[in-house]
Parts: sequence; structure tokens; C-alpha cells
Amino acid sequence: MRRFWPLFFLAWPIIAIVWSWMAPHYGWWFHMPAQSPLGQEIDNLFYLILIIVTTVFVGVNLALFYVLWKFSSDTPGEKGTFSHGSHILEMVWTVTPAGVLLFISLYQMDVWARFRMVQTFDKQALAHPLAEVTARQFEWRIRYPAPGRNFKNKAEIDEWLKHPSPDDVYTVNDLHCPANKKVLIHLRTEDVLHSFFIPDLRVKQDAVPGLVIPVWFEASKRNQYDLICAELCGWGHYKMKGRISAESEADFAKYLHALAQRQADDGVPAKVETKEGEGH
Ligand SMILES: [Cu+2]
Repeated sequence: MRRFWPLFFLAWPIIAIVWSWMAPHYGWWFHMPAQSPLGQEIDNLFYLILIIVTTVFVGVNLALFYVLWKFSSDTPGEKGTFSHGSHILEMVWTVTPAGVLLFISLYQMDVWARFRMVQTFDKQALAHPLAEVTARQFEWRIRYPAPGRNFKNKAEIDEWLKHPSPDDVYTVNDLHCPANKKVLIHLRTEDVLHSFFIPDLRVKQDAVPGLVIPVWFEASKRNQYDLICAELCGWGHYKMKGRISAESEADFAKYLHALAQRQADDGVPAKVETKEGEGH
């Protein structure tokens, strides 16, 4: 028994490190590396924090192992040395974590600001919103401005958000966007709290009743990405799944055009223009 506890505490950091080393090989890690430039910076923050907590975790367990191994005794009646604490030690282990937390909070501020603060958003993306995305139980409703529509100013965008235009283009659960370009959506919800989550791009934003929240993202590869709801929003939460299709600018324009045409189709074949008098 004397050796059990030191070995017990030694085993955990070893298990944790071996497990973490195995994880990417078995698909227990991120689905894929971040597919957006800002997402990569978010990953870097994640790895920085992972290194800090791993160092602390391994250090604490090694210290526990050392103390238990060196000072444990099987001799009955043998008394340990009692300590009433060390002021210096307590100061060190209070100030050090506080310093680490302060460092992390300052270090991540730039990435946070670029992701969340409208003042830092790309001006082009702000001036030409890609779409309005409305979450509802249990789907993502998408409203694009008519193909080629240009908003003159912010007031016009606000107006568009309040009152849909007759030529807006609608679809559900399938958000197309150009790749390699910062795009912006306006997120809202029709009922309860939802969360707009694109895991591969590291984008996550709550949809809050009563608010219209601008969210930007940039997919660095032409690909399809999952769009899921990350807020338990009711019985059908599990199936509230959409798709982001990042494609070339030309493909996106073509897609939007086709969608608009399909929507405007009233079943009457378009008139074939003939020259007057021809065939008579
Ligand atoms: Cu939801």
C-alpha cells in the first residue's frame, strides 16, 4: 500500500500524455484543423492554454508522486512532521496563477476583438452583408439580398433587416458563400436561444431573441462545412443542422442567380422572342 498512492498519482499524467498523443490518430481530436485564418489563431490560443495546463498538471502530479514516494512510511506509530503553512509558498501559488490568467486574458484580446467587435470588422463585408440567417426550431432560414444588390449605406441595411424586399432570395439550411473572402451574416432567432456554430471555421455565436447580431467568417478552402446549433433549444435540437458551401466567387454568383430564378418561376414558360412576321 505504501507505494500505491505515489504510483497512482504518477500514472495520471502519463495516461493523459499518452492519450493526447494517440487522440489525433484515432479521430478523437478536432474534426480538422481550423479552415479559416482567424480560426487558426483561435487554435493557437487553444494550444497555448493546453501547454500551460499540461505543464501545471504534470508538475503537480510529479510533485505529489515525489512527496508521497519519499515520505510515506509503513512503520506503525511513526509521526509525520506537521507544517502550519508557509506564507511565501502561499503567495507564490496565488500570484503565479493570477499572473498566468492575466497574461492569457491580455494575450487573447486581439483575437477576441477581431472576432467580436464590429469596429474591427472588414468594411467590405459590413457594407455587403451576405445574408440574414434566422434560427428557429429547428432550422436555419436564410435570406439573401437580390443578386447584385448594393446597399448604399448602413441605414439601408438596417431597413433591409427590418423589412424584407420582394426580390430577396430565400432558402433553408444551406448557406453558400464565396471562399477566401470575409463574409458577414446578420444572425437572429425567431423563437428561443440558438447558437450558430461552424466547428471547422471555429465560429460560434448565440442567436438571441430580439437581437440582430453581425457575425463574420472566412473559409480558406472551397469546401462544405457543417453548420450546427450549439444551444440546447428543444426536442429537435439534435437535427438542427445546416451546411456552409464555400465556393468560388463565380460559382456563388451563379448559385444565387439560379436560386433567384427558381424562386421567381411561376410555371409559365418564358416567352420566346420571335421576329415579327417570321414563319407566317
Ligand atoms: Cu437550435
